[in-house]
Amino acid sequence: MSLISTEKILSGNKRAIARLITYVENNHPHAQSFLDSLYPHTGQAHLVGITGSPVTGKSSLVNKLAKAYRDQDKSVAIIAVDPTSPFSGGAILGDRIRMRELAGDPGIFIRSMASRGSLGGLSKAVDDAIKVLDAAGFEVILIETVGAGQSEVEIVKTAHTVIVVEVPGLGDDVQAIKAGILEIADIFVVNKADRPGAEKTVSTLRTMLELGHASTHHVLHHGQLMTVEETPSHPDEENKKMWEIPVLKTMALKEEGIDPVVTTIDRHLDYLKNSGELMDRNRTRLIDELETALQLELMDRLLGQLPPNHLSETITKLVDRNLSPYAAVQAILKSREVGSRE
Ligand SMILES: Nc1nc2c(ncn2[C@@H]2O[C@H](COP(=O)(O)OP(=O)(O)OP(=O)(O)O)[C@@H](O)[C@H]2O)c(=O)[nH]1
Ligand SMILES: [Mg+2]
Repeated sequence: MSLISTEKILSGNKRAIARLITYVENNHPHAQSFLDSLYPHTGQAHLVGITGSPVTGKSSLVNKLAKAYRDQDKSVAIIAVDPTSPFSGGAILGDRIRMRELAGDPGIFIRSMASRGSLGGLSKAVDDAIKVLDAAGFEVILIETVGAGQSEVEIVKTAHTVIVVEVPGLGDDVQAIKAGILEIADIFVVNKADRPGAEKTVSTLRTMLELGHASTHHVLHHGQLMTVEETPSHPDEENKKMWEIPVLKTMALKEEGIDPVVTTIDRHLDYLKNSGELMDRNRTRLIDELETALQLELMDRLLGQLPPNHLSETITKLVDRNLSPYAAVQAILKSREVGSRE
């Protein structure tokens, strides 16, 4: 019997899940038909993104969160996205959560994913892996990305709940918080609270939030290809309680402050459901996915149809300033139109 089947995935078979995610990463020709048949079973999991600067303790926090969920008997999957290098075995691999997985706990699954090509490709692979895990019945999916660049932010920002991890030492320097990261936070966690200055960082963040710097946090990116329809106003819009972004302190290593984070994540999900925002976010997420998939597919097809040296010759022309990028695009599209009419 084949290693992967829709039934195996739906029943949570880890070997099948792992194999399908590998297919997804490698763009295996069979991946898509599995994803298609799993799709109706998705949309159940709570997607929680954890991002922040390098070495802030994201993986440590993810581990402790996963452990807390397991203590509550909730199943949890972890995707650690490392866009630069293949996951080399940091905090996650050495941790008890990994031990637990190895010990055969069916309620936990851990996977790292690295970029093998374009970031668009990684983004799609992560989206697809999330679907596989969602269909497999994991109740919570924790997605860790390094918030070092815009592209990593792109990957988590469509999660239902986004946690931004900071560390003490922020001081008064508001600029220390990377632009783009503040806007996506639903929950701030100041980790390494055992270090000096934790209170100061918490109060700086609170002040920034009060000043309304993060008031746009729920305005998600809308792509260029499509505009999102205005969502119909909620009947009790007036009474709709806004989400106040909490700032929590943790010491992931000492496993302190973890339960309040779990409670807050749950509370955020309740908020999303009650306010109607969950539907909005899911919709935005799907529009994003559609755009990404469409872009990748069109690029693939287009590039696949160009004569072998066309792209490299075009690039030479660009470098020599004999052709502008825009004119190159027009020329490529034009040659295709002519070709298709023949
Ligand atoms: N003092 C202190 N150190 C911590 C705490 N949590 C994590 N660390 C340490 O911080 C370092 C980085 O932890 P990770 O969990 O790997 O951080 P990360 O943000 O996932 O790192 P990258 O994925 O490489 O960006 C490790 O040496 C941890 O032991 C904490 O609460 N206090
Ligand atoms: Mg990490």
